[in-house]
Amino acid sequence: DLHIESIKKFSELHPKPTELHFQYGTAGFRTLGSTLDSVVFRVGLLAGLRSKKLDGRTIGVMVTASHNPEQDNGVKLVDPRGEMLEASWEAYATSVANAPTTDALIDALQTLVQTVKIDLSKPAKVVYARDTRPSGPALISALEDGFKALGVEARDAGVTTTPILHYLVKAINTKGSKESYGEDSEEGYFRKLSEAFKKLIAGKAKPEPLVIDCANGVGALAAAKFAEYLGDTLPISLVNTSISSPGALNNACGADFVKTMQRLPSGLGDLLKPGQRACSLDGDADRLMYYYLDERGSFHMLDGDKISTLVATFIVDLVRLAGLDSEIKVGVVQTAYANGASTKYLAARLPVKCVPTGVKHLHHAAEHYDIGVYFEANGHGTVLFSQSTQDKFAKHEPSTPAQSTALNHLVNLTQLINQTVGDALSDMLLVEVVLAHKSYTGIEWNSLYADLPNRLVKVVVADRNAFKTEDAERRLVSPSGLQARIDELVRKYEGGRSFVRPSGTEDVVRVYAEATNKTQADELAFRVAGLVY
Ligand code: NG1
Ligand code: ZN
Repeated sequence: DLHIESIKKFSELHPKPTELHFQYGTAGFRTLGSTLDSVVFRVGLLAGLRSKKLDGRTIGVMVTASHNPEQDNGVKLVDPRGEMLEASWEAYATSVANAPTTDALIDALQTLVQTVKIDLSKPAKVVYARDTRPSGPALISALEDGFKALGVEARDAGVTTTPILHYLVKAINTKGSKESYGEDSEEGYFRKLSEAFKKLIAGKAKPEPLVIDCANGVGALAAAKFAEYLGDTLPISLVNTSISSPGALNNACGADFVKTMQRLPSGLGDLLKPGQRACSLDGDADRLMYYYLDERGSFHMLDGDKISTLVATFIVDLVRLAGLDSEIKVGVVQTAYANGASTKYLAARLPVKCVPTGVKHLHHAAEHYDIGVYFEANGHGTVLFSQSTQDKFAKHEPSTPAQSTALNHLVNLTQLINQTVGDALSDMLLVEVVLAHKSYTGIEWNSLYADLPNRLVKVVVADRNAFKTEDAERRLVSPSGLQARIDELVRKYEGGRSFVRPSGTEDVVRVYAEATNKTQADELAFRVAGLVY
């Protein structure tokens, strides 16, 4: 049964704040950490039920608010293959989180059990972790109360990155099978990735040190541990590692700051020589931004689109060199936020698809390719190798030493890349591999194409739900008439492109604009914002 008495007892300790409404969005539940106690408790119950529904396979729970300010927190569920929670459960999660009382909570849970036909006699297993936020420990206690209330067998993965938690979920669920994803521990993750990295860069010139901005978050812990496994194969220097200074997390640093402000994070100014590459992680180490300063001290950003281009073209070349280009097709997935110049560069070389914002959309679209590369412009992304592609790698008999080398590189890439989710540390090693193979500095990488100047602005509106989109969020269908007025404006700007969509994570509408020069991009963004307001 549902352990109703036990759920009731624990639920009384975690009452829902009456005035608040919670929504399981693209990033799970995310809001002020101090308001999330009841939500996280209930997510503990949901995780247990999700595991029972999936025959006792292990579900992941991550407590993080990623790049958001330190006082925020959030919680999301990870499905057994290390993927985001199946979309149909987002609505169940929302209704369970919003049940106003303990009795209403019991009703919502019973409705869920009946609707999706959960066999309550099945075991429930969960692995969970948190980032470094001050509100984390208390929220973890609430989560553990949820586990106790339902009798979940729970494993605490401690303080770790979001992508490592995703890795653990997949490793636990594939343990002992022929699809084993690796040892189910943080050490197993570091070992797997560092071994693949060492094979991939064997014989390449040793790079100059890479400076990593850890956003004063959990990435600092993971990167420091990783450095021990990487040894001198990749000299790194960590900055913004103050995980316990109040207010430091994501403050004037980290991948989101760099992408949004298009400038150097604090703490790096004196460290970088001209041309030396550096990168920023976000607060839970799933996003990555590269950049460098040129001789004149100007800042150059290498964002998710630049990473996507670099990686996709490298993989296409390897597939061809391995003699597999007639059998294996590489494709790229982007969102409307991808810089128009990146789309143009990629589309001249391989299939490119545009999907709505949100990792789950990119991930699912990438699964349709033999090898699918996906990155959001903000630096979140990964590469997926389909099972049949991996089988082809295993069976293919290379006919020349060059083919054999390329094939080995491809196999090692499948080990280096965290295929469950975007992973800043894994992506960073991937970028380093490509740069080493191509003998590129950041400057050569950046010169593959020139970004179109662009501007992103937020507009606070009375009701963002009034904004409905189509064509992968590139066009508005409502409010009626607005799209036609945007089109009219865009036509006045050389190389102009602009779109408007409601944010899925903040109560705002976002306006994006591009044009051939910066002043025009800014002006277009603000004029479109003026139409929205
Ligand atoms: P919203 O708030 O829906 O724009 C933001 C990011 C997404 C994605 C999600 C999840 C932008 C413009 N949007 O979504 O790319 O990362 O957060 O964290 O960067
Ligand atoms: Zn993140």
